[in-house]
Amino acid sequence: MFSASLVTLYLSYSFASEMCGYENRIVDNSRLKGFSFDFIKGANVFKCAAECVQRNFCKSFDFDRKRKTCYLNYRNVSEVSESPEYNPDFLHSNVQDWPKSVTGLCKNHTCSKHEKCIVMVNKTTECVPIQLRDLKRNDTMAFTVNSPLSWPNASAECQKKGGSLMMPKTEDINVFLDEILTELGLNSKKFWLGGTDAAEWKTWRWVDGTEFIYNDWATSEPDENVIQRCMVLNRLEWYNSKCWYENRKHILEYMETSRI
Ligand SMILES: [Ca+2]
Repeated sequence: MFSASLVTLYLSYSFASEMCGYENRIVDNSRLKGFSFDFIKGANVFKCAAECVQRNFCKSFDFDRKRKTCYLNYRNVSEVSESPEYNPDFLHSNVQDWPKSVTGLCKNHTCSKHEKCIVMVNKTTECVPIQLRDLKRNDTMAFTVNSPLSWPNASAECQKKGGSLMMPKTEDINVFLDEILTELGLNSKKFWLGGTDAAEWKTWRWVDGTEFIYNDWATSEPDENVIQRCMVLNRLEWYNSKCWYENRKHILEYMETSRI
């Protein structure tokens, strides 16, 4: 992985000379906040563009010049109602404005929607699947899909890894979850999430003990079934469910800084 990034970095720099006039592809002092699905540290604007072009569901990116970090977005300005915010540290760019050649050796590749092209050490290219664990929300929140377990075991497993079952507490994060699962083709799957009314029947709490404020329960859910005490995401809607189904994957949420 380390060598592959070096190759990409080298290619990004070598293409810089061919990319003069890139200024018309960027909007200076601007950031489209709230739609990033990944970030890359130690980047430059060409690296950002290349990383975005390589991922089919990347629509735009923001580059933080001060911190040399780029944020890849799953939406562009024309697809959202929010306007980019003024931020003197950032520049914003739409992926459609960049030629595929910015990706260097990946320029002739046609990866499928859920894949990205990577350059191997021997300079061959490959399409690899993008997975939930490759995605990060803002600076720190990261996710991964783990192997099937019952809800209590899944919750304990997440704690052991320094995180928790995912808690989509706000509309913002819930929409993000729905959209990335859709982009990854996982929208018809079931995943345990970090909500339960095990402590007090019909009082739903997140695993950190906070009560639900926002919710996205499916119609007629949670039903008042006394044996359905655990929360599952099913086709992007929330259901209460029996906790001991073993054959269900779950989504771990953790802060990137606490990753182990
Ligand atoms: Ca139910």
